[in-house]
Amino acid sequence: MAIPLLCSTRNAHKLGEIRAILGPAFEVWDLSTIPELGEVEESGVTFEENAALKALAASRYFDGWVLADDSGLEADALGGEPGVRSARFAGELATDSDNRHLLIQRLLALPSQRFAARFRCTIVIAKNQKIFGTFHGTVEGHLIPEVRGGGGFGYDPLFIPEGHTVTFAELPAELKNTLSHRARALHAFRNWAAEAIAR
Ligand code: ITT
Repeated sequence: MAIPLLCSTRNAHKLGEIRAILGPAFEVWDLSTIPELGEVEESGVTFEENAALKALAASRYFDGWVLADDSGLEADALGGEPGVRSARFAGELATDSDNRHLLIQRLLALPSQRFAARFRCTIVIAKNQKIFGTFHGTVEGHLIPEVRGGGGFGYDPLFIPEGHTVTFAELPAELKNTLSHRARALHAFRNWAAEAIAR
């Protein structure tokens, strides 16, 4: 029987990827089922702290397993920026397009031609307002200072994963979902869940 899991995110793209990666073993609910949960302030300074804040906040309203994903992009040439501020890089109300535009500007101002970068994802699992597990996933690659491809979301059109020649936004979604930071963190979660939840 599928395991009910509340996904504490307001990002529909993220939710879609989580559903696709976890498959039918999990019945993934979203925050539309919990209108009383307001915006969670992501005041942490690490992905782990922010994922924990989101997981614990939703766990107050849901009597079951809760999953929160905090993720972002780190560019070496920018000292790890945008990092935990990936969603708000160009400001509190920034769109994905605003964030990409600012990142392209920042990269074009640098002398280097190749920009090593990685996506990181941290998944925190909570139940009854306690944290039961934290799982990490990373994908290395490099950034290009132009938008390429129409798939994915966020910084995908700027990021070429290691071993590939096209961006995440040019790869089929199924392929991104086998090698992404999110896929890797969720794989670790699934291994843990097979022992800890599904017994
Ligand atoms: P929730 O907090 O509601 O889950 P969010 O979009 O604010 O949604 P984060 O705080 O984790 O999520 O910020 C992650 C940002 O990093 C996201 O807005 C994207 O810009 C970027 N990002 C994360 N994963 C990505 C991916 O797989 N592809 C492209 N960009 C990604």
